[in-house]
Amino acid sequence: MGGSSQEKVVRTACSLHCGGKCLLKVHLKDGVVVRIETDDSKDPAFRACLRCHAYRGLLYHPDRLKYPLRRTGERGEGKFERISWDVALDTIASQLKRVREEHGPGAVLLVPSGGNLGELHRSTLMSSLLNLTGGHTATWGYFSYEGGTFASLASYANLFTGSSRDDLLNSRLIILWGINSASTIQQTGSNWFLVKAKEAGIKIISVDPRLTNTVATFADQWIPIRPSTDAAMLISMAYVIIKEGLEDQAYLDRHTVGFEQYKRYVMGDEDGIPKSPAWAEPITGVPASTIENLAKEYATTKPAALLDGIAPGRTVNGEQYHRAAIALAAMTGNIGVHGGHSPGRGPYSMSLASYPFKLARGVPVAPNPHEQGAPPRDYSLPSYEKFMPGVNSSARLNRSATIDAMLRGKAGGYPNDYKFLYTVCCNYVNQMPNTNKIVRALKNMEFIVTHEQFMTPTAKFADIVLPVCTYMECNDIWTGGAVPAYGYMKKVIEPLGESKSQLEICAELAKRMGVTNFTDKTEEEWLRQMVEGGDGIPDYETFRTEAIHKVPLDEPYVPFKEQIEDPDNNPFPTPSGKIEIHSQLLADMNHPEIPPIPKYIEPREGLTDPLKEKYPLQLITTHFIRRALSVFDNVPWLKELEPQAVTMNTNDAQERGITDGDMVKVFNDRGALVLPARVTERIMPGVVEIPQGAWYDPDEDGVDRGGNPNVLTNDFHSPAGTFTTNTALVEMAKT
Ligand SMILES: Nc1nc2c(c(=O)[nH]1)N[C@H]1C(S)=C(S)[C@@H](COP(=O)(O)OP(=O)(O)OC[C@H]3O[C@@H](n4cnc5c(=O)[nH]c(N)nc54)[C@H](O)[C@@H]3O)O[C@H]1N2
Ligand SMILES: Nc1nc2c(c(=O)[nH]1)N[C@H]1C(S)=C(S)[C@@H](COP(=O)(O)OP(=O)(O)OC[C@H]3O[C@@H](n4cnc5c(=O)[nH]c(N)nc54)[C@H](O)[C@@H]3O)O[C@H]1N2
Ligand SMILES: [Mo]
Repeated sequence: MGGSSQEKVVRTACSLHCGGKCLLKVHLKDGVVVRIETDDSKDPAFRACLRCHAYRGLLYHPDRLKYPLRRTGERGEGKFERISWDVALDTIASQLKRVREEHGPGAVLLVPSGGNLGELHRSTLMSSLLNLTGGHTATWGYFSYEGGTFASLASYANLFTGSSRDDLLNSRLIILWGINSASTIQQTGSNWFLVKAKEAGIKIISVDPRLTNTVATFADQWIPIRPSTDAAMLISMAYVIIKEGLEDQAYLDRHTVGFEQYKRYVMGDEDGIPKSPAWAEPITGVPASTIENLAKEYATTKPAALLDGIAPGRTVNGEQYHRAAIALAAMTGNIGVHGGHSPGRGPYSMSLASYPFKLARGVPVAPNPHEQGAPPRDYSLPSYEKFMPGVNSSARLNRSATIDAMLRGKAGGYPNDYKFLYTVCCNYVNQMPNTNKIVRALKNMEFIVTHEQFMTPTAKFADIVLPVCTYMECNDIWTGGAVPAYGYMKKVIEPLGESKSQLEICAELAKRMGVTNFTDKTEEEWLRQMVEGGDGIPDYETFRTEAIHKVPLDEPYVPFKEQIEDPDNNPFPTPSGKIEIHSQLLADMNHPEIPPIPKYIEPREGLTDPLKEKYPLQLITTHFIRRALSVFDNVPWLKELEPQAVTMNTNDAQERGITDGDMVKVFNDRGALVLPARVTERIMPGVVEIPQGAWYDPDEDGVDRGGNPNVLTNDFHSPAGTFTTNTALVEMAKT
């Protein structure tokens, strides 16, 4: 350390959308960030990830947007001119007014996302502003885990299903089902507990098409499975358990409804097909004996944590996988008990949302006048409304349906024609499925606005781009962690150039639009009010300085513990008051793809789709160690870490004359991209993998050279709403 008087260290915390929450010690010299160190507090610490260590490469990137920009070239071309904030804000205000007057408020479509997960500067600010100025078309459907969300609500009428990770040490068996936490962060500190579990001799099994870094680091056994077939394997595990009489009948009687109906389906009494391991083997590619052994082991090793990762749920009919996992955990009495696990939404990922954090509300979200009086959408569950008011409105669009809706509008059966697209905290063009269709849809739009830090593939399509500052240039708060904690994201430097925080941008825009009640507090006043109006954090000033408050807990946090320990006084909020293996609400929907009990439904673009003749490989698109979604893709230090590539099995490569490092074309009817091949035994034959988040960069023929697999993925969503970015058929060839 230099010892110069200008050097100082600021503690802050990061809340980018990478599934983690880092605590940082930022070294400043003469007001410039010169070094970023990790948290060094007692374990479980909030150690900085490699992306945060490299954050200077993003913060001071020469391409940072520092001024408002107006498009001068074609959409997507990337030609812009600098304009003043006044001109930018006035233009947006007048375009919003014009579009609402000409086409109604529904023509304004807002697609928000998670680019900033701070409690204050998040995308809900924009929803609120658009509501206060006349309303807009909002969206429903989580990218990450809509399948798990639907399954949780159908089964428990509750969304929040994850135990704090210290509870893993109470398990006797841990099954990581489609989880790669060594690379894809699933809350900071989770891997530390997996290390502890391994040291304690707790057996860890991984079910994943790939031999991931997580398998290599933690697993005692790797079970490769074909993507999109997980429900079949889980259902056949139920078969083994029933056949062997290993189900916990007392638990089922006391805490669940519908096991008898499920049993009839599983044993084949309903349709003449016993869902035995022999039935599941040709579907899943997992040997029947492996399924049988895993089923017996799971049913007889108690307690056991079946952690159903969310990636297998991002498949066609992904809800069935989560529903089948819930049924299995219920059959073995593993829900609501220490060392068990309640499968469902985001059980092992994202913020530790199951813990009831106690922050007071920040900027309130105003109700949406455009949704008033609209009937509920089809196939929604009433319990959604409890967690996300308004989400069941038929005026909303499923997020992946926004693409088709922008293209076809009312003529395509959507409630509106869409003319104005506003995206915040979202790299829409890059992160939504079926890029080439998106490009067609956006060329149709009259006006597009985004708030950005870089000229992303989405910003290139916008008419106005407003420069938003990074989390290091404003103050905010997060909740999360492997064990629950609050983080204070303290401002480290002044916003670069003319960039502004999300709150400032929305407040300025509100003024232009004549709205006086958007916010009555400064950033600092809001944050203080969120802390002091809640009762989770003892002292605001200490919290601000330390940047962390770890919640002291007497024991690991386990959702549904009260419901299981004292069901008479704590019914589940489901219609039956119990865990619903069979749901009457689903039965009443009367849709073959939303069965009342978990079922395996052969997916479109699955193994029995005739399209498989033309496109024989199953594509999965994973989250990448060196990015947070698409963020950090342009940081050279991180690029050096691991190249963007398509991973394929040696057999598939040989069949196509491909060797490791060759440039290859991956294609289907939706699009094509060119990138290097990585040939390995670490992925099962028939499956290829491309990490999502690489920046779309088409050549003159429309072939993506940036390595973005969304040119291949499908914008189809299952009727219950699940994104399907892990179900797509492709073919490959050497270029
Ligand atoms: N470093 C990093 N961490 C992240 C993120 C990031 O961008 N970078 N993103 C965060 C976000 S927003 C989210 S939503 C989460 C996502 O978290 P996940 O969805 O869990 O992450 P993925 O890496 O897509 O997938 C996890 C594993 O599932 C496997 N898999 C894929 N399809 C299937 C299938 O059909 N069946 C089975 N059994 N396995 C399958 C993949 O091979 C992979 O090893 O991660 C968060 N963490
Ligand atoms: N093929 C495929 N596609 C996927 C997935 C997949 O597994 N496979 N995963 C899906 C998942 S789980 C997710 S969560 C989505 C994520 O989709 P997005 O949320 O669209 O992805 P990000 O790359 O995080 O985009 C966030 C953008 O916000 C900007 N940003 C950062 N901070 C701020 C801020 O403070 N304010 C504002 N206004 N902007 C900011 C960033 O520069 C970035 O461009 O992607 C989905 N897309
Ligand atoms: Mo996500």
